[in-house]
Amino acid sequence: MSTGFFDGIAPIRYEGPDSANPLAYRHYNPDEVVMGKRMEDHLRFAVAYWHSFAWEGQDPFGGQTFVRPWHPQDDMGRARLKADVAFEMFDLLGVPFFCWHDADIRPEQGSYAENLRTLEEITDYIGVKMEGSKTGLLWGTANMFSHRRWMAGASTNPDPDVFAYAAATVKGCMDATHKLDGQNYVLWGGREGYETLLNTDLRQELDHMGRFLAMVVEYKHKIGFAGTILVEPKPQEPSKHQYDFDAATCIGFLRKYGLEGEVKLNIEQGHAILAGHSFEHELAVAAAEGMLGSIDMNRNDYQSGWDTDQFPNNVPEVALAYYHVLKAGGFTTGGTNFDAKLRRQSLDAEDLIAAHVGGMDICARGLKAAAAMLEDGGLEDALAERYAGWESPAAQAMLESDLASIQARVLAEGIEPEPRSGRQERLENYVNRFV
Ligand code: XUL
Ligand code: CO
Repeated sequence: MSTGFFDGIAPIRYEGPDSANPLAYRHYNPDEVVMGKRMEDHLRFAVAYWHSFAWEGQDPFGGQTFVRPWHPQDDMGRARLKADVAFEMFDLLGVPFFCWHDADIRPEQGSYAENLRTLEEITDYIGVKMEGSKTGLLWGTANMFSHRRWMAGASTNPDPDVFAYAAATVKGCMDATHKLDGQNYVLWGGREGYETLLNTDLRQELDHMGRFLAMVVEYKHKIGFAGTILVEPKPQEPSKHQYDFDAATCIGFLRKYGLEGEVKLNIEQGHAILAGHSFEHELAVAAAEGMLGSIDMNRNDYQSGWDTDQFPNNVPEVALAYYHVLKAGGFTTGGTNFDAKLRRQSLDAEDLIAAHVGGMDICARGLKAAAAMLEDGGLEDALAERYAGWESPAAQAMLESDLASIQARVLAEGIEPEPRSGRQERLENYVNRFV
């Protein structure tokens, strides 16, 4: 029986680019084949439970704006109602995946034991709902940043009891993710960082974080979880400085603790912007190391300087992001999670649907543009031409040589490099043909 929350809204269908229906897909056509693969299988969309169903509209200056039938979110009856509504939305949208934190799906009861019990109960309930739906779990994760116990970090907390609590929490969340056949398990370290170096032993905290992540990997193998372990870079907010600052920092961290073959990255647009990078920069860095796992699709406001988690609406930006995803071979266990929330004035059930419909259409347009660029090959040809000099035997031999021999060759051959145009505007014009 329907909850009635989305009454009056019909399942969203693909109607093509000329449709004026505000609640139809104009570009997202799940069965359309792009570069030999169905669009749905390329994009692997997921709804983020926290933004759509757990967040109540608060911002740093004001409280709740949304009034939902599952509020207050403090008992199991309303947690079940929230799950019912969530699956109604997944079905309306036809999304293949969703994602959760433990704290999004179960009420906060206080003790560890009680929270574990309700997590097991609600994930059993969700498991039954999944059997009657096409929507699977892209990833689960633990919220180790909202409750006051996490204020000084989870695995990086100076208090070993908090480390223990974090280990127990992640074990419970990995078990639940495994039970629901999750494709990945994510760790985002919101409080894994510091407020001030005056009270922080940075070296010890990083060692604890490295050991903690190794335990996660060990446990994954122990229970036979076939999904991917992902870490999610972000430079700050809520901590002043987060250890998983950006993709390059995470890669160095994973190498230091010997986890580079076991853990990949979940890259988020808004986090890239906060780190002073572009989304495609972060994706390219991860892909270059073979560590591009999944993406959190959203859009940050370029003026506000904080994590606004808006739905994407910029096709050229999204096209360049998917260009790097496709170039890296596309998603395997990963996907496109809308780590995006409504603006707090968007009160209606329909706003939730419209936001996802728009975001999915933008991504579909971006994917199609990215695929067209790759198939045309213009950017790859330009790259090959720019680096062609390195194909010569002399250039390759130089990499095996040494400074003195290279100096002798420069003198003997009278090498004086001739600068060549980088052709940036021409390449930007090229991209604009596709977006
Ligand atoms: C916070 C953020 C998280 C992670 C999961 O900025 O992106 O929602 O994606 O904990
Ligand atoms: Co995220």
